[in-house]
Amino acid sequence: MPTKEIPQPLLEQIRRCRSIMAFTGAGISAESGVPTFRDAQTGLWAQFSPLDLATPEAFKKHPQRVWEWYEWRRSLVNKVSPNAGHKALTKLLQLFPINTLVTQNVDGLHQASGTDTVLELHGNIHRTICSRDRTMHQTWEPEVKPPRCPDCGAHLRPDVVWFGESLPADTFDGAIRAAQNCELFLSIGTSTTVYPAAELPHTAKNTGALVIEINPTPTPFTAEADWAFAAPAGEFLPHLVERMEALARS
Ligand code: BV8
Repeated sequence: MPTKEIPQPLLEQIRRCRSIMAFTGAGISAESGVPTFRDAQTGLWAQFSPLDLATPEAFKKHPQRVWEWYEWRRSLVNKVSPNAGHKALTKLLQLFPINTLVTQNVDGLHQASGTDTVLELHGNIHRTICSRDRTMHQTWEPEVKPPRCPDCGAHLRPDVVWFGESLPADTFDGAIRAAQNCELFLSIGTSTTVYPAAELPHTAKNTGALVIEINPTPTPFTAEADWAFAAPAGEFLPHLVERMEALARS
């Protein structure tokens, strides 16, 4: 049953863990002002579903529309900063000898809050690649939408994983291994509806981790979690770090 208070015995159980894996979704960036993925239909994009824009088919059919949607999201993300949830998570991970951060987000805010190694399952909106050979490009003709690759003339595209595209194999393998081996797994700000990423909390649970969900609203995974805290990440994570540090001092 989702709760808000962290019982002392749970805190002591968390403290005994030597390895942690955090699995985050769009909800951890919500308090920075980044619309969650399924709310990304705000403003001028209200008439489109992200599920219909974040696909290779949409890019093939409407390259300019998809490119401009990403330009709009990139401009949004460039204006925001990591929130208290990102910062607390960076501190929390450092309390454990073995720690892994896996995100579905493409906004780069975990890196901006000081977490060095982030497994980005769905890519990163700040990277742009050639749609033919996936080479990275830093500059392009701003008024051509989408711009053309200077080497081969194919469209440039955001370096994100669209629906129907495979996740980066090494990154996802690393995430699966971490989920299989961690003692503590936090599922933070994700609706656990996008696969294969949404397998990870189940994998952690099935291989014996203590699994905690942090999300203001129930998800398909809530009933399986050992603990579910119905709280925003920006409130819960700083509180958890505070309680952990107090326990370490006691
Ligand atoms: C693939 C990048 C196969 C783009 C994204 C089973 C197995 C495998 C695949 C499938 C399967 N079933 C279905 C599929 C197909 C599909 C899929 O999962 N569809 C869904 C819709 C059913 N999966 C795929 O297509 C994947 N590829 O499987 O390829 C393949 C195999 C062989 C060969 C070729 C192909 C690729 C999926 C990746 C899609 N790309 N993003 C972009 O961002 O533009 S996914 C997108 O959804 C984002 O990355 C987002 O992060 C992610 C998940 O969503 P959430 O992060 O959870 O965000 P959401 O808005 O849903 O929820 C936010 C949550 O936060 C809410 O619960 C809310 O309550 C909470 N919240 C709000 N405020 C706060 C908060 N929580 C805490 N604090 C707060 N303050």
